[in-house]
Amino acid sequence: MFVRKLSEARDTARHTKSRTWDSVRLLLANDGMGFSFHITTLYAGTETHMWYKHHFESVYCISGSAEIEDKATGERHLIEPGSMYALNANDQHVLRIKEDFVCACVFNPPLKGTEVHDQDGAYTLDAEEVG
Ligand code: 9YT
Repeated sequence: MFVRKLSEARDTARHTKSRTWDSVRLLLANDGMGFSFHITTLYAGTETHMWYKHHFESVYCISGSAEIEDKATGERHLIEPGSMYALNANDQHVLRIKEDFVCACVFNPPLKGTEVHDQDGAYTLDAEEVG
C-alpha cells in the first residue's frame, strides 16, 4: 500500500502542463496497477479535441462544468460535478469548458508519464504495448 498527496505531486515530474489543461498523474504505468489515475484541470473558455485511439478513459467531474460532444454522432452532454463519462469506443470528442473543470481520470492502458496530445488528440503507444 502507498499514499500520495495531490498537493505534493503538483509541480513535480508527475505534473504535465499543456495549453488548455494540466494533469497531475498520481498513478502511472510503473506503479503496476494496470491503469493510470490523474487529477486534471481544463481551463474555462477553452476547447480541446481528443481522440484516444489507443486508450479507454473514464472521467469523473469534481468541480466546474463542460460540454462534451461526440464527434461521430454530434451528441452533446453537459458534464457537471457528480457526472462521469466513459470513452469506451475510442470516441473522437471535444470538450468545451464553461468553468474551470477539475476531474479524476483513469486510463487503460496506463500512461507512462509526460504524454501530451498529438495532432489528432491521441497519446501514442510504445512498440511493446502495440504487440
Ligand atoms: C479530460 C481529459 O481527457 N483531459 C486531457 C488530459 C488527460 N486527462 C491527461 O492527460 O491526464
